[in-house]
Amino acid sequence: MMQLYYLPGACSLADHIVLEWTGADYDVTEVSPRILRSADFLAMNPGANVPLLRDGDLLLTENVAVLHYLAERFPHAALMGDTPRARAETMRWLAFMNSDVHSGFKVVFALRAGDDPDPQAAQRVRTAQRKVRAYLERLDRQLAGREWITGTRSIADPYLLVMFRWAVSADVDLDGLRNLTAFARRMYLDAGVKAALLVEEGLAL
Ligand SMILES: N[C@@H](CCC(=O)N[C@@H](CS)C(=O)NCC(=O)O)C(=O)O
Repeated sequence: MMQLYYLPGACSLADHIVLEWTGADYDVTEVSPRILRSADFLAMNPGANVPLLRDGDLLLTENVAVLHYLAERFPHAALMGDTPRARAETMRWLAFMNSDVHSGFKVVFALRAGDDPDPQAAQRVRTAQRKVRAYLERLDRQLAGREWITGTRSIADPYLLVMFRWAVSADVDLDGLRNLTAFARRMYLDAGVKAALLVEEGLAL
């Protein structure tokens, strides 16, 4: 059976939600930062991170690759787009979130983890938060008049929910981002999202 290794609330939540959406038989294994650095885990994923998907003898890493693989493996779920153009849109938003937005958050989280009393450090946090806010504004504009980021449900949507959740926990200003907030509200009502969150965080929403 397919196995997803995850850290609660991390970007692997996107894959967890997609697995729910596919209706596939799968199992999840929670890991911790300590387990990520264990010899057993490093033998499977030298990158020491999640998501890690095991499917038979395949050990797949890199979120975009895992999400894309799941969409291809379960085509009936229609999570990639049905034309070259629709698939390109899915990849466009996935790439933007993975390379720009996700990395922007890493800077915010790393600066905040330092707990540096230097007033310049607080300024650097605010600058990093503003950069993420600018990315989220772009996502908010794209969502105008759309229920899903590409127009139809895809593997990019769960990644977007993860970005929204990180924005909340990183104190990024979400004021006025109505389309994004409404998107998150809709996602929280989704059965697959609820099921994945229940397992990862014991949250009954
Ligand atoms: N390039 C990787 C990055 C994955 C990544 O950033 N994973 C984070 C969680 S979102 C992680 O496992 N961090 C390890 C840690 O927190 O110790 C991908 O896109 O899959």
